[in-house]
Amino acid sequence: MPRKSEYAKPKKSNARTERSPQRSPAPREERKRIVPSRSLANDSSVRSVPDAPRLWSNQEIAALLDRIGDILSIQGENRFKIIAYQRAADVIEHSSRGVQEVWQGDPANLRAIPGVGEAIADKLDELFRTGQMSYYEKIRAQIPEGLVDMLAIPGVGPKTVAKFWKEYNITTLEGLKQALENPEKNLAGLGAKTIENLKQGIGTLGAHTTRVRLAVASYFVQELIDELKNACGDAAAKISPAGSLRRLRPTIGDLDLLVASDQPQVILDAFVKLPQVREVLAKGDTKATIVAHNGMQADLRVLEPARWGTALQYFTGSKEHNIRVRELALKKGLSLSEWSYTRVKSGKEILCADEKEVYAQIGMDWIPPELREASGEIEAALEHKLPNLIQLGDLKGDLQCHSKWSDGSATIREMAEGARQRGLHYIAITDHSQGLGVARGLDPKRTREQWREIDALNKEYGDAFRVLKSVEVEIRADGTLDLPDDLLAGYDIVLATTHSALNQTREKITQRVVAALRHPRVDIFGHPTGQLIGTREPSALDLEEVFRVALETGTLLEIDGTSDRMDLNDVNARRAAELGVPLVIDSDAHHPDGFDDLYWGIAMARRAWLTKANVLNTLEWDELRKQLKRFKG
Ligand code: DGT
Ligand code: CA
Ligand code: CA
Ligand code: ZN
Repeated sequence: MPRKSEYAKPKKSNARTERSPQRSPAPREERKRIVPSRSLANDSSVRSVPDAPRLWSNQEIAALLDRIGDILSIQGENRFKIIAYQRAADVIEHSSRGVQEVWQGDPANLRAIPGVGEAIADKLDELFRTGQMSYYEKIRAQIPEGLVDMLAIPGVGPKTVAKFWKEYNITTLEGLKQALENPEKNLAGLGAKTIENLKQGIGTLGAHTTRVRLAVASYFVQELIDELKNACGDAAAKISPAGSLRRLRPTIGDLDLLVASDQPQVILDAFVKLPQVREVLAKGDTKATIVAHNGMQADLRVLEPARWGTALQYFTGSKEHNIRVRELALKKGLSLSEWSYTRVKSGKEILCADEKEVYAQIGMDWIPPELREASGEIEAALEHKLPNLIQLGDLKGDLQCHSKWSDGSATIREMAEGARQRGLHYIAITDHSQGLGVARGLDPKRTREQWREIDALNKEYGDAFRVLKSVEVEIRADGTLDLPDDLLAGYDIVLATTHSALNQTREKITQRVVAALRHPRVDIFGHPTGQLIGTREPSALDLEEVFRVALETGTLLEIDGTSDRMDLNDVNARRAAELGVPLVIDSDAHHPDGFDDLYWGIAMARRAWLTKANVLNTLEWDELRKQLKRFKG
C-alpha cells in the first residue's frame, strides 16, 4: 500500500469515511483471534459442510490457510511448505480485494495474488466451487482436533504440542490444564520451570479476551465500513469510527461507528444484516448494537448530517475528555450534548456539522483524537499550544527489520524494495544474533557474509537507498551482549533487546538493561518492556532508571510498532520524551508488508504527544548517524 499520511483530510467521495488505519499485516496470532481456531474446528459456518457455495471473506480464507500451516507444523512437515501457507494467509488477509472476487471461477486468476502458487490456487478453487477443501479435510483428520488450539499458549510451539500428544496423550487445552494439576504424575519428565511457564501461559489465555488489540479492531472496522458502504450506497453521507478506535488506544473494548444520513432506517437495516453479524443485541430508530462472528461488539448510531460535529465529538470520547469539555461549555452558558449546543438561558440550539466548530465554539483549537484523554490537551487547546504531532510520512527510515538471514521471510533486497515503495530512504537490517537459536541467529562468520551482500546492494543503489548493517543483539541474562565487541564495532548501528529471562526481578532486569545501555556500541534499546499485548505482560523493568541512563549515555529508545508489541507504549513514550530521551519508531518487519506496522508505532507516538523532533528516524541517515553515541565518541 502506498505510503500516505493517515491524518490527511479524508478524500471527497459519495460516502466519506474518515480513514481508519491502513491495513497492515496482522501477525498470525491476530488472525487467530479474529477467527478463533475453535470456530474453524467446530463451527459449521467455516467447516466444510458441503452446502451451497457461499462467499468467503478474506479473513476466513486466511484463517483456514493458517490452520493448515498449524496442522502441518504439528505433523513436522517441511518448513517451506508451512511458510507457504502462512505467507499466503498473510497476503490474503491484507489484500484489499476479496479473494473470491479475484477468482471469478478461474484458479489461474488467483495466481496473481503474491504468495499464491498453483497448489494453493487449486485448493481455493475447490473451496469456492464446492464449499469444501478436501486437502484440509484429509489432514485435519490425521491429528486430534484440539491440538491446534494448544498452539495459542504463549511459548508453546508445534514440537511441544506434538510431544503432549505423542508422549503424554494430551490432545486438548482442557486436558493439559488437568494434567498441570498433577504434573509430577501426568507430565513426568518436564522440568519445573517448563511446568511453571505452561501454567502461566495457560493463565494468560482467557484473561484478555475482553479487549482487542488496536490492529485487529482496525482491520475489522474497515471491513464493516466497506460492507456497510456497499450495502447502503448513497444513503450514508459519512461513516466514521469513533470511540477508543478513533483515539487509537492500544486496546479496544467495543467498536463505535457513526453514520451521517437522512435515512436512518436504511442504514440500520443494512447494518444488522451485514454478513459479519452473529447477533443483534439492540435495534432502535437511530442506533443498533451487534455482536460479530469474531466476538467483537459494535455500536452504530445514525444522525442527521447537520449534527455530525457534536455527535462525532461525543462518541469519540474519552469520557473524561468529554466531561471536561462540557464543564467548559457550561461556564460559557452552553450545554453540550451529542445532538447540539444549547444556550442555557434562551434554550436556543446551535448545531455543529463539523467537529472543529464544536471546539471553536468554546475557544479551543481542534484536538487530534489521539490526545483526547484528559491529560493536558484541554489546557493546550485553550492556549493554542497543541503539539504538531508526528505523522507516518515524517519517517525517513526504519531501524529494525529482519531478513531471511535470521527469522524473516524475505531477502534483504526484497525488504529494501518494500521500504522504498513506502517512501523510506534507509533501513537497518537487524537480524538476530547467535544466541537466539530459535530465530536462526547469526554468528560472526555469517554476519561477515551478510555484510558483503549489503555492500553489494548499496553499491547498486548508490544514493537512491541505503541498507544499514545492523543487528538485534541479545542482551544476555547477565547484561553482557551476545556478540564480541570487535564485531559490534563494525556495524553501522546496533539495536539491543531482551528476549530471554524476561521474568527476572525488577532489580536484576534493570541492572541487566542498564549494563547494556552503558555499552558504547549499543545505539538503540529495542522493545524495552518485552510486552506482547494479550499474551505477555511487560517485564518488571524500572523504566524511570532506564530513561535516566538512556539520556545520560545517549542511547535511543524504541517504539516497536509491531501491532502486538507497541512497546514503548503511549504512556511510557510520553514520559521518555518529557525527560528528553530521543526515540525511534520501528516496524520490526519480518517481511516487506511488515513495514506497514510503522503505522501502529506512529499511533503510539501521537498518543504520546510526540513531534518530529522527538523521533530521530525522521532524520536522513547522514544526520541521524551524527546523533549516535558511537559517532559522538
Ligand atoms: P472502549 O470501548 O472501552 O475501548 O472505550 P470507548 O472510549 O470507546 O468507550 P465507549 O465505547 O464506552 O463509549 C464511546 C464514547 O462515548 C466514549 O469514548 C465517550 C462517549 N461516552 C460514553 N459514555 C459516556 C458518558 O457516560 N459520558 C460521556 N460524557 N461520554 C460518554
Ligand atoms: Ca468503544
Ligand atoms: Ca460503545
Ligand atoms: Zn525479532
